[in-house]
Amino acid sequence: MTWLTAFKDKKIVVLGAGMTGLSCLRFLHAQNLSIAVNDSRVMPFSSEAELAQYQIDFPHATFIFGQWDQALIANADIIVASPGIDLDKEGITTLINNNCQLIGDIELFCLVNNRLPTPMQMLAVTGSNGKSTVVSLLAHLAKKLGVNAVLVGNIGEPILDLLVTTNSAEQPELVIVELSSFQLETLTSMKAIAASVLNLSDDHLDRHKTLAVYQALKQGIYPQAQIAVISREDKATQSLVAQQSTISFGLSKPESGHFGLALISINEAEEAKQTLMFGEQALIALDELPLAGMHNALNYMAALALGYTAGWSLSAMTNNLAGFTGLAHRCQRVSSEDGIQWINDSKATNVGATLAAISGLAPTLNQQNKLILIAGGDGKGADFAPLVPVLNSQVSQLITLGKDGSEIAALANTTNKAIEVNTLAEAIEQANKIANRGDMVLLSPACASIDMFKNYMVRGEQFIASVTQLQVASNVNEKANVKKDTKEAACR
Ligand code: UMA
Ligand code: ADP
Repeated sequence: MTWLTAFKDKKIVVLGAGMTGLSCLRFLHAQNLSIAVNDSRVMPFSSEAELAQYQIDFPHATFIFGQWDQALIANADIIVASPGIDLDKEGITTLINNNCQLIGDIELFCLVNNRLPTPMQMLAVTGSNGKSTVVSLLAHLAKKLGVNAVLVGNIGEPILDLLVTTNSAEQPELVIVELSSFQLETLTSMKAIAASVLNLSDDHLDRHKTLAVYQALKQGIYPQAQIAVISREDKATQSLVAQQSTISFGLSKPESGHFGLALISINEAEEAKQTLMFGEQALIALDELPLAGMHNALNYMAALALGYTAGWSLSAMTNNLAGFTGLAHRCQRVSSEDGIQWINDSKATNVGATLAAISGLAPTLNQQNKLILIAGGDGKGADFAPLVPVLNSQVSQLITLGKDGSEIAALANTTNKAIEVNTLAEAIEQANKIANRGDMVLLSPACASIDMFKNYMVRGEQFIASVTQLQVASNVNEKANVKKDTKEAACR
């Protein structure tokens, strides 16, 4: 890779030894470049033995753990920073010299990819919620349509591994990349076919401080794409690039060339149904698709719009939408025999996601049934006030836990006081006492999980495990009662 020869005599520092840092290490090592990997944790690897193995496998790398190496950072020519590191808060920004190039792994990928004889094409997705759903749906459609695409980025697949594991003959046609606001902080060189900010609501404000800064970071994706795919009812998702070609999606009837919804009937005998539309063209009725709720209708449209920009056939995409059944921990029903609907939405790590879950699920309940919400965790500096209207109108009982649980509990109205608990198991126990057949218990925390769990997946798995345990316990009790009844009957 000739362009990287410019890196040859540079002092390259990789900050962070997690998924991103290690992918940088693998890539830069494959280019025969010497680097230093600095992580503030004493042992970011699982053991000393793992570190020793890395030292053998990557002899040109130096590992400095336990604190930020101020001199190393101050003297660096190139710094590749992992997205999870808050450079300001960690005091790193002020150490970096004026001539140093500060980049992230996605930027490094783009700098290299842009200079390949045939650069890999890219579709990029960001937003506060729905990113993983939309990129996974796109990847599903690509597979069904026979497009050689890969899914990378914030979803959990470091992008640089693409340059290590594939040679030019195996190179994918298309890279579908999920981008977080953290990754957008260090990205300026992407040249995507299209990019989308799906939506915007409070998130990561502990790092970005204001919604305006967070929004600007998200909108920074658009100058790096030919086409902007925007949500026309959410101004914050619009492109600020003058005269950029734009395709919009939204819940209203669309104009020609845009995606939207309309209430139409396919024939006179059928009642009118909410239908996905491309201009005047009816695509598919929402009730034929597995992902429920208006937020998922928007996700479907975003994926169709992005696929359309890549030249995919609309009818082929539409025919394959129903084959995608969604991702774990996003409004997923837990199997149960008690007639209660237990819903795991552990991935709702911000207020916007919880609002979407409640407004999507509440209308599916009968009027006499209750919606019991379990929420709380680390709110990351968000304002929970937007939850108030749905807490008052659609939630029958609120159960809170975690670092910011009390703040959410304080929003519940006085006639319907929140129950505050210390553990998720306790929350489920309380919910079980209140819930009857037909009711719904929704874990949709509006918060990150890190104050109590390793990640949102562990939180969701614990929810599933506790609910499953309840079913087992109630089966045992039922059996015990049957036995007791039979014994009593026999004694009479
Ligand atoms: N570290 C320090 N000091 C710090 C913070 C981190 O030394 O103050 C070190 C840690 O010890 C660890 C490394 O940095 O060794 C971790 O780096 P990282 O936090 O950037 O995490 P990675 O493992 O590199 O994973 C990152 C993304 N993580 C974050 O942005 C927090 C992953 O997104 C992403 O999947 C991965 O790169 C591949 O691209 C996760 C995430 O939570 C899923 N994203 C946030 C979200 O979706 O809300 C933005
Ligand atoms: P992300 O990758 O942006 O975190 P996910 O697809 O993983 O998004 O979904 C995260 C949470 O947001 C889940 O609780 C999900 O139900 C909810 N969600 C999904 N799509 C949307 C949307 N378009 N608007 C609001 N919330 C959404």
